[in-house]
Amino acid sequence: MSQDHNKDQKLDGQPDPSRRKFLNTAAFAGLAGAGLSVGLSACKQEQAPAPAAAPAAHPAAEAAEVGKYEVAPGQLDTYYSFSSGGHSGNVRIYGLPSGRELKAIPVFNTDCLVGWGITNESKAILGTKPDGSLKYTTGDTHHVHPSYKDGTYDGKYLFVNDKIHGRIARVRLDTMECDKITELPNMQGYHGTFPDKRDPVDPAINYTTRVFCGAEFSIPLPNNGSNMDKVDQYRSLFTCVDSESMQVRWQVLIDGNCDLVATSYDGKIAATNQYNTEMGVHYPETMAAERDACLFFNVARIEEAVKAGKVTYIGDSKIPVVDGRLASNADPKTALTCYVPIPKNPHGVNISPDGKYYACSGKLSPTASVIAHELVLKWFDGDLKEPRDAVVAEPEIGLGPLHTGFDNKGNAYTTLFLDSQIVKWNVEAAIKAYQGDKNVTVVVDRIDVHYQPGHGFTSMGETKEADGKFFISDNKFSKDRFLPVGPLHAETAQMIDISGDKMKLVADHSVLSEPHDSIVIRRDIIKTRQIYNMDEFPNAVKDFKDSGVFRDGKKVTIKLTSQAPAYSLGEFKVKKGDEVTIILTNHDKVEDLTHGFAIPKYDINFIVNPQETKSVTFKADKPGVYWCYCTHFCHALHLEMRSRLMVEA
Ligand code: K7E
Ligand code: CUA
Ligand code: CA
Repeated sequence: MSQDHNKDQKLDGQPDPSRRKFLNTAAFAGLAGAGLSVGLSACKQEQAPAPAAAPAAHPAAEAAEVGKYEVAPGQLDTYYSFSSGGHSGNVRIYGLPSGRELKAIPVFNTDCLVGWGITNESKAILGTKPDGSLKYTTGDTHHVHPSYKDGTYDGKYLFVNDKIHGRIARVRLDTMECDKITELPNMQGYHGTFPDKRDPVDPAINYTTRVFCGAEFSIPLPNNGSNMDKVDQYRSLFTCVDSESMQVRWQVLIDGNCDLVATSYDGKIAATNQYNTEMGVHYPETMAAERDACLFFNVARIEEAVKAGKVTYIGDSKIPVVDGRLASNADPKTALTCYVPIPKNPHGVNISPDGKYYACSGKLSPTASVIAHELVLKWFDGDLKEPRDAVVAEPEIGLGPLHTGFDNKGNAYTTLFLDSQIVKWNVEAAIKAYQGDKNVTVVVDRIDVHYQPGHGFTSMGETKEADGKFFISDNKFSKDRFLPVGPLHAETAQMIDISGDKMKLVADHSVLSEPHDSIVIRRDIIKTRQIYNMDEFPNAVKDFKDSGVFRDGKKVTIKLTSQAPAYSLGEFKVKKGDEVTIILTNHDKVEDLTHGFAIPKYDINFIVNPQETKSVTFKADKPGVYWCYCTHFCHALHLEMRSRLMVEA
């Protein structure tokens, strides 16, 4: 990757299209240097992008075209995009096609705008140490996936992983706030996650009740320092969480590792790609095998095994663990798991909207493998000889294929990290080519993206309502696409119109570092609330007259209300050494009328939305006067909205 922004610019300041070449070379050099070139040499395709979109030859014409996708002032977008925030630990929402930023939802991070990690209510969700401080303050969100009903989104929940500490969080889609976080036992590198779409047994349950979570890193089990050198015994677990209670239901001990997760539309199968079937601990070892796997879990059989008590427990965890290792699942008729060999270090597994195929890309192989869902089920019935026979196509599509999105016309769109392209290929054509038909065109289009795409996803593409309108390419490097802002660059979420035969790049949306995956949802599916209901908060200060200072020994509770532009108490007194809890209920009922509450030198700031209650607890250890003030602009007299905390020495 070029470190020098200006090097790749022509004198007129416009990017030189030939930089693409440089980029590819650099990417290869980097890989070769890392000893990675082996797997790539298998690519028979020429490296130059064949029919890639030409650089803007008619800027004026293109500009008019691009204007088509603008959303006029006062108009609303047609889609929500929910995006993971990577190691910022949050989830973001932006509108499409405009790319307008709408909200950052704090999840695993702390956030002083809303007071996430500061208020007692958010601390209870995040989890605390015995001293009341947060257990973790970091998080790494990669995958956001909403709950389903009838094969499409029901607008209820969004689930998101924390790769660093192995936690799953749930965001309510009516308030767009995180309401639960669960730490998963005995796992590290919780990467892929996906809710199920229906129950494998009960046809009445046509909605999400489980969320599956894959552990990418193998660890000693239990991981207590007693067995760190026995590398051959490191294992990873696949975990099932109940989507309502957010309690862990069961885990599966596996060989190899998990990475991304996908679920079938009939609820029968959960899948995860495996790049480290070698179970190597150093990265050259993870590339030793020519084939890794896509691993399929038979959900109904796993739950039968759990019910029958065919389980073990790891360390002091109370979660039942079933055995999904290769050797224990050799008989298809009783197997809980099926390991389908896939070329070299695959990354990503996605199911087509018709529910028929999984696409699993070989990151170090120029191929995408197509696995038929029906044939996986057939293997579990004992009617398919080898797991590998479930592969029905393996087209060569380009270098560094990662993630695949789908339209509603049988086409797949795969991100090519090394080629910096999106490749559009036809699934049925790929199947015919695999069967020996030489007359089909598998790869139908390519388009350059800028640069190095990770995830790519289509509008509604992970539902049976895939609409084939837009593809978003979340690129890992933006380099020269935006004004430079120092060494840390913005990322690009490039919007591509996929409604025609040719893909058209129609917008560069900048995004703050660093989204991995996103979901594009039609706006009619999302039904948000405008204000809270005061009764939802057991500690609400329901009447102004209930305001005051309430002492119980050294513990002092301050009950406050807010209504623009005033708090119910102009001042309140406590003593040095008191443990002070402030409870604030916002009595404003007007939509959008949020107040803030900051206390200087006590490091407190949070907001209360209309009819919401929040509380904070702190030690009054500094005598003096502290002006508590409203931080959220609410009224012409917003600056006057203050109260005095007086701490007596
Ligand atoms: Cu490819 Cu974590 Cu989904 Cu990043 S993962 S891109
Ligand atoms: Cu209340 Cu600003
Ligand atoms: Ca491997």
